[in-house]
Amino acid sequence: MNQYAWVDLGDYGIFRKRLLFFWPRFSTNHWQDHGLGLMRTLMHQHGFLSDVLSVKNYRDADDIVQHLLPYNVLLMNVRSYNFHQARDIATRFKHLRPNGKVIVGGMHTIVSLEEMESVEAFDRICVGAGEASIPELLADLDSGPRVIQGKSMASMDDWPAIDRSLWPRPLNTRLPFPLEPAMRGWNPGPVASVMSSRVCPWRCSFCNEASYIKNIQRKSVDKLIDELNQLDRDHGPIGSVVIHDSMFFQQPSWLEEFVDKYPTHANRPWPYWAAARADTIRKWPDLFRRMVMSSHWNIVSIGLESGSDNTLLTLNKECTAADNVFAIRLINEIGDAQEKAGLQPVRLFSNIMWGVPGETREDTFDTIRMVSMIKRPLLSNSLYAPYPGGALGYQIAAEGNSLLSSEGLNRDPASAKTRNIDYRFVKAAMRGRHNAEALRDFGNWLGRIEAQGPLEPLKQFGSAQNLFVFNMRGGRKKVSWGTTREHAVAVLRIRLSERELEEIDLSSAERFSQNRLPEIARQL
Ligand code: B12
Ligand code: SF4
Repeated sequence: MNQYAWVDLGDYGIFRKRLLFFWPRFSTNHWQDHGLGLMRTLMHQHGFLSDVLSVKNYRDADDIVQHLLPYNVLLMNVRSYNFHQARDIATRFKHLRPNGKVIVGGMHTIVSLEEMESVEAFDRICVGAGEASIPELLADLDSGPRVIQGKSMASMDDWPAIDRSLWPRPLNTRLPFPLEPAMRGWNPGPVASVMSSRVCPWRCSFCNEASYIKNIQRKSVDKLIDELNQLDRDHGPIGSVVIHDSMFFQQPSWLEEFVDKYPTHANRPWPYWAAARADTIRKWPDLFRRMVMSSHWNIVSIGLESGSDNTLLTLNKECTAADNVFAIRLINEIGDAQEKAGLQPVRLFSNIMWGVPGETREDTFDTIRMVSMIKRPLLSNSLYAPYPGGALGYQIAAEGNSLLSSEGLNRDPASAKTRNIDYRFVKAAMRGRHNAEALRDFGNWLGRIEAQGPLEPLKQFGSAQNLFVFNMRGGRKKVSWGTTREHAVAVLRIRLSERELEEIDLSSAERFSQNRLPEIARQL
């Protein structure tokens, strides 16, 4: 046994053995954590040997904490959605073993450092990326400040390939460890999940990933393909691949190289799942078509979110409904051509968001209309959740309208998360109860959004929308986004009443860059 123990967070018990006659159903929650895998690989390379205990192999907190007691140091990757679990495990551990140490890092350290600091049981907190800091931190555990700024490497090519045997081994031997299980209806298993890029540069207001993750250079195409080939040799045969990048379809020169090499350099051009945006598809349609047709990209994931331009503005999606329709039609058309040629047609996996603040019934109907156009859908429907980290999430919480609490950021896609939403209507719409009513007006909707067109300037990503902060009468601040300050006010008008708008000094708009968002969030 080693003195360090990594605690893999997630859903209690889901890696445990099941009865033989019960065929297990796997979900994305069974997939492994690349952050933990990378950090453990680095620790082992630097001589800091560790064990790993996954909550997924234990019944509950009491169960896992009993097994953690022999260790001197616990390490955890804390994301916002598992903050409460990390706090619970750390507090119980320290209660029973006061001399033990708990070292934490992960996304939640950036989006809510105050909350992390409020947990007495966290002895050391590494803020942000930690791959270049972990050896230093462990070499000098007993001195130095409680909170340290983590450092990243310059490029993902500097990261070692994850030693996947260091991931937690599931008790359920039907899970294809160290590869991962296939999702029902997706590509065949076992799945190899990989990452080629770390951060999406866009600024959707429910995500704002680039505000709290440092962008580093993308992994080279050769290194990515080598990693897959090696996995196939060591642990395969691989059934299919999931490229976990938040935004895979960006940087055309990298994509061109990938589409040239993957079909011939990979041991087998495994079918894969990866993400794009409607506007990147609209900008590079030929490249997109080529990638789908010749690199086996057969599940394209796009966060279409909504068919309403107003909702897309509230979400700062920087895409219009017309962009979404463009992407849907192109994917339908490629799929039809593939089917005609006797090939398996490409499918569109899409996140659809319901119950977004400020949405009217008509906006919801627009989403139903848009979804009806997808010929081969794999839909992931969720109610909007005001998570910290995104500008809208911080803002909704500051306005007192979030129903999420740090006692457990509710991940159930179907439970209420925001005040002032007519969830009876929204849930009925999600279940298809309003389809007939919405689709009666399909033609008008299509004509209306096509007249609107793409969000310009499409040529230069990143300059369409700016982030603004306004002063409020009581001394607080409010954030919004738009092409100009007037536009940012118009975006606020979609979800706020005239009385609420009167609280804002509309002339005080100040532009700010996305990386200042966590700091500005404290003033909302
Ligand atoms: C792959 C992925 C998934 C996968 C797999 C997740 C898994 N099993 O771990 C799937 C698809 C299942 C998924 C689902 C979800 N995800 Co996700 N996911 C990602 C993604 C794209 C990559 C994560 C990753 O591996 N990154 C690479 C590693 C190396 O980074 P890392 O884990 O952060 O670790 C680094 C640092 O944080 C730090 N560090 C971490 N731990 C420690 C510990 C110590 C001691 C130290 C010193 C440092 C340190 O050092 C590491 C190296 O730099 C990220 C976005 C991103 N670009 O990171 C979103 C992300 C983590 N997901 C997110 C969310 C919200 C979700 C969902 C809740 C979405 C939903 N509504 O359902 C679900 C919840 C899943 C669950 N299991 O409960 C958010 C988290 C936001 C937050 N504030 O924490 C992110 C950031 C995306 C976003 N922009 O909103 N996700
Ligand atoms: S929602 Fe998707 S496109 Fe928007 S910032 Fe996040 S990862 Fe990027």
